[in-house]
Amino acid sequence: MASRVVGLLGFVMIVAAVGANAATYNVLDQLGWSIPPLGNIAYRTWAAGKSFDVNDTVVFNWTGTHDVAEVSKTDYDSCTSTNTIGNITTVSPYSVLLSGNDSRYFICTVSNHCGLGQKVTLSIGSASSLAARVLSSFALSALAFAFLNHS
Ligand SMILES: [Cu+2]
Repeated sequence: MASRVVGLLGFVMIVAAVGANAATYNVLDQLGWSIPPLGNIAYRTWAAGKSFDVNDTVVFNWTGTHDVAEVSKTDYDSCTSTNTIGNITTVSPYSVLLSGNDSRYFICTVSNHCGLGQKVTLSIGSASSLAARVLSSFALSALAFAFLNHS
């Protein structure tokens, strides 16, 4: 019974934490900014599981020869690196502050890395991301609940 109360408390705390602002996300988490083994699906899956909001920070970490360039959606789709928005960043880590509501598009301009899937779209604030957020907080609390009941 006590563990159930703790589990419920955990759920409430997680929901409260999810509502807090200004989060930091590391691109592809531990894998970092790299050529994904199975193509761009890795970045799409990663981004789909996140809920980016205004004032959040997204950090690109990498080793080896990569860079980060922000581009338009058209250039993103075609992996065109000759018309970047701002400078190409060659030093890791690189932090991007999500300052507005528009989607942001980032690619690696080295060799054919973008074509191999090293590019990521950061979509900011949407109903679906809110749903994903609630869903993931529910999954987290269920995990915490199961863990607490088990111990
Ligand atoms: Cu690269």
